[in-house]
Amino acid sequence: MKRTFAIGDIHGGLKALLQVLNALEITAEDTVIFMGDYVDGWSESAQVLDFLIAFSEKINCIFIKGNHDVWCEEWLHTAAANPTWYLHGGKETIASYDGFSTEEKQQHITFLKSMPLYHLDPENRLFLHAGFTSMHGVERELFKGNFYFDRTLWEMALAMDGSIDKDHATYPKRLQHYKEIYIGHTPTTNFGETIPMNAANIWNVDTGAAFTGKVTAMNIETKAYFQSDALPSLYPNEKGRN
Ligand SMILES: [Mn+2]
Repeated sequence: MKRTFAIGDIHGGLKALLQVLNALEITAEDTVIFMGDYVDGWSESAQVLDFLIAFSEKINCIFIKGNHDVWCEEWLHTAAANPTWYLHGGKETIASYDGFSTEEKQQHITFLKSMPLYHLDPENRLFLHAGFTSMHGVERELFKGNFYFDRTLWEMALAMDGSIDKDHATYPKRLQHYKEIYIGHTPTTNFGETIPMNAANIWNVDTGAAFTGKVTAMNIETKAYFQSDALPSLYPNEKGRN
């Protein structure tokens, strides 16, 4: 049986990622779509990237690029740390690269560079880190940074509150293009939830791993989900991005 999983933000929490992958009992038949933000937060950012590079040699993976991955790539490439990034996990990510060789860093740059900003599967399901704004769909997005920074897609879906049918004239055009949309980026813990959230046809699988939450993997056919322990319990001597 072929399964496809969407895995939400990881933010340097390698222990949490391993818990989730072990629970899934992944086989070579499965596909794993990672929603981005591999780095920044807990102490194992470089190690998460190392693990994912090795994992993708055995398992079908798609790695969407998140805003934190963009910042990390910039730093690896230029050695200049964006000040905003430094305060939002960059400092911990830089520390995680202690002892890494130039060649190892170059391999991470290549990996990060290869990441798409969105993925559309054959069943018209869209996967992206944050959102988009064009009513014509992702191909017509003017500012590519929206794919990893936008929060208005999710905000709009939450505000609809299930009140409009998909064929209604006022149903947002942005949502009509896709069967389902999977996102990360905006933690569900911001809304008091520790599990994935669904609004309109969007599934948000960022369950706050950077902060007090967990890493989540969702089976996109069945919507069954698997979660790690809460990250602060896995890294008791750290603060994450709090
Ligand atoms: Mn994130």
